[in-house]
Amino acid sequence: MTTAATVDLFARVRAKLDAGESLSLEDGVGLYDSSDIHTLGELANSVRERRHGRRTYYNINRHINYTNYCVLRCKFCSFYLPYPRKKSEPLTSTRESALAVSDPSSVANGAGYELPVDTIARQAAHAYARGATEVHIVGGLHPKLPFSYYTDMCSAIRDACPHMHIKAFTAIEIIHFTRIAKPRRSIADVLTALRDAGLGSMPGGGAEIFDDRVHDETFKNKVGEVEWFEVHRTAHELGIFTNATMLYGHVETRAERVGHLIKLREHQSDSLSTREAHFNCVIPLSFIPDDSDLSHLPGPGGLEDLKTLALARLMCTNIPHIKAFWIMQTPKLAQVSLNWGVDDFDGTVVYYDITKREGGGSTHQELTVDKLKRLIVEAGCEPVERDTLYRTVDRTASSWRVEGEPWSVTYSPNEASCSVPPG
Ligand code: V47
Repeated sequence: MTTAATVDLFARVRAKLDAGESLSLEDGVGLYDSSDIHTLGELANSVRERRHGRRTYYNINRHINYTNYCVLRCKFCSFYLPYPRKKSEPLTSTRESALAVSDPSSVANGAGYELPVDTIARQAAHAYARGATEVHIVGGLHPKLPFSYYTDMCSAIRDACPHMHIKAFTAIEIIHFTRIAKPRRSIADVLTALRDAGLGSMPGGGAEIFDDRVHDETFKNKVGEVEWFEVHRTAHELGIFTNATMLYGHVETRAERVGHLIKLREHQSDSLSTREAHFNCVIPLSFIPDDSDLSHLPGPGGLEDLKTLALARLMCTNIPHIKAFWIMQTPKLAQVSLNWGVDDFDGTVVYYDITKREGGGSTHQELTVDKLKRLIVEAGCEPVERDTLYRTVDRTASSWRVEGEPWSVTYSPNEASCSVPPG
């Protein structure tokens, strides 16, 4: 039901958006609490269309999760395993490595794993040979792997796939690396060493919800917002572009979500005015309770997902893109969200280990390019293939190049997908 108060709220929000003013916490919570999902969508879509028209970005990428061992015990996470006290298996290219290349789901059937660097490079090369432009790499905080493992990983991928963009390591992993490096290193040192080894940009994970209460209730032992922002600030100062996530639908309130988005907006405002790089996109991640310590919670429904994606667009008008990660929102809802503020539909993915709902329990979670484009077109949008930094990718059946770059990459025209054939 639309009340007079709701009409006032929407008029006020519309006027602010038209005047280029930022929405307040009160505006955001009011929009969330309104049942007028259609006007909310129309407003979010107007911000989206002002920036991007009907263009909808997608990318051909490949996720790699290098280990599920983690020193943390975040309650929302069903991915981590504690590192065993006695572990005799060496980290070498043995049977585990061979399996990991032919069928990555075989190393992620509930057992602990850590992928050798050459396995990761071969997985990246496999995707690159089939046309992927990006590898997205994150993992647990492994207690034993040395910092050289991470720099070696980047340089091995760069050697094997010279033009593949390496988007890797959340802010939480970067802080972990500063502590395990011998001697300890600063955030800037760690980021510079990774960039020298081939790192192109950073994903937005580990942000969760920037609020002390939520932090203490769900991820107490993990570094919080101060360190998360410090890593992203340092990356932006160094000219490294990053993304930003928000994990919603667990113990946080709507006001805490809006507060989180405002903190991202404020950071972006500083980065835009004083730093070399900034956030490229916001990715609201819909909490998947299955197998986590919060499995008694229901997780967000479709309307809450849609509202949250629209709110991200409306609150963070200074961040260029809003991404729907279909692994968490489902492909169908991600498609609907293209008219509720979202302009980025990520991506082919292929294997994903952190949540497995879309894979029905398997890590193999893939959308082919044809399917991605069909979903985008059916929503009345224009599909645009992008690279990680949102530059247009020109693709033929056997080669791709990034707008403005002198090089091109040839790939196998017979493979529509980047998945590894089983067996
Ligand atoms: O940091 C963990 C979240 C993140 C669950 O930057 C969960 O382009 C839902 O950050 N339910 C990793 N979410 C994913 C991520 C990401 C994904 C896609 C694109 C980009 C990007 C970044 O997933 C973690 C954590 O916040 N997460 N457990 C769960 N049960």
